[in-house]
Amino acid sequence: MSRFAGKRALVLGVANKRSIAWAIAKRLADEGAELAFTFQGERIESSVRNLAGTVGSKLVTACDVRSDEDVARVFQEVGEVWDGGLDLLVHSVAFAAAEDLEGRFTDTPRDRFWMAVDISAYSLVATARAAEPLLAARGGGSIVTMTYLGGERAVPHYNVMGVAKATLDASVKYLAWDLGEKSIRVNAVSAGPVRTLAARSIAGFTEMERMFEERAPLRRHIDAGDVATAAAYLLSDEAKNVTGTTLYVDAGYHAMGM
Ligand code: NAD
Ligand code: 0WE
Repeated sequence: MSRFAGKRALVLGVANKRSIAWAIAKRLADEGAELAFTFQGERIESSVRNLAGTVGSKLVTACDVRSDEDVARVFQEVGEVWDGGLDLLVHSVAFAAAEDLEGRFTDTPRDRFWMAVDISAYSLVATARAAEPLLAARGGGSIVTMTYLGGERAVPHYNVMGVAKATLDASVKYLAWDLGEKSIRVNAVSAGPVRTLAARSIAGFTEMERMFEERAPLRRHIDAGDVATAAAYLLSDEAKNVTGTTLYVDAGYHAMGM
């Protein structure tokens, strides 16, 4: 298929080849899109540059989403390489302090609560705002972010990340309203557990995977490729009348009450 021939996509959140963002980027490239990437921190720069090179990326640039200057510069650079136009934005960024993903949510201090919300939720608002003129210049576009059930229900240890995802989920709906008049769509994919860099270090992840396998209607795991398939749908013109929604790629887990 070449659903993305002639489309230009900016991808935030690749860290390594296991990243959900990388699975999405590869799918977009396979179907004809031109790609630009951001990375956070020198530690992963070479990894992202190497991956980006394999899909002939136009632009690889640093972006810490906490920084308004970084966000402004990134979209300035995107505008320069793509003549002021962008079609697709993939937001696949989240972070909370490791110590806040164990123990009691109740103990989350103020500064780390806001850090998690800043990086994991406000970053969608900031990047959507910066992307808006570039997307509008192409007659509209599509934005996809990554969420998790822990923003809707209490998942033990997900803690402050759950609060950040609830903020992200609500932001998707308000952005969908604001940007809809410019034919810019905003949606989320809610993924089941995937063993990425962000997931591997979590205590009890293996136990959670086992429980997922028992309780999900399909009794099996999902992988990053499944998430990419759903994200590509939402990013494509096939979803031209789909906005403000969440597509669950979780083997049905969210439908269960036990
Ligand atoms: P990952 O570690 O590969 O990706 C997380 C990315 O966030 C990394 O690239 C990291 O560099 C980036 N990031 C963190 N802080 C940043 C900052 N200040 N500025 C810019 N970038 C920053 O892990 P992943 O599992 O691919 O996570 C991607 C998204 O998928 C996240 O939103 C995560 O919450 C979501 N998600 C993951 C799972 C899962 O089980 N892995 C399930 C559902 C949703
Ligand atoms: O969104 C996530 C994880 C995001 C994440 C992961 C880390 C690990 C390293 C955010 N910040 C950090 N900070 C670090 O220092 N997921 C959906 C995966 C995940 O994380 C969990 C889960 C699941 C699922 C944490 C506890 C319980 C379940």
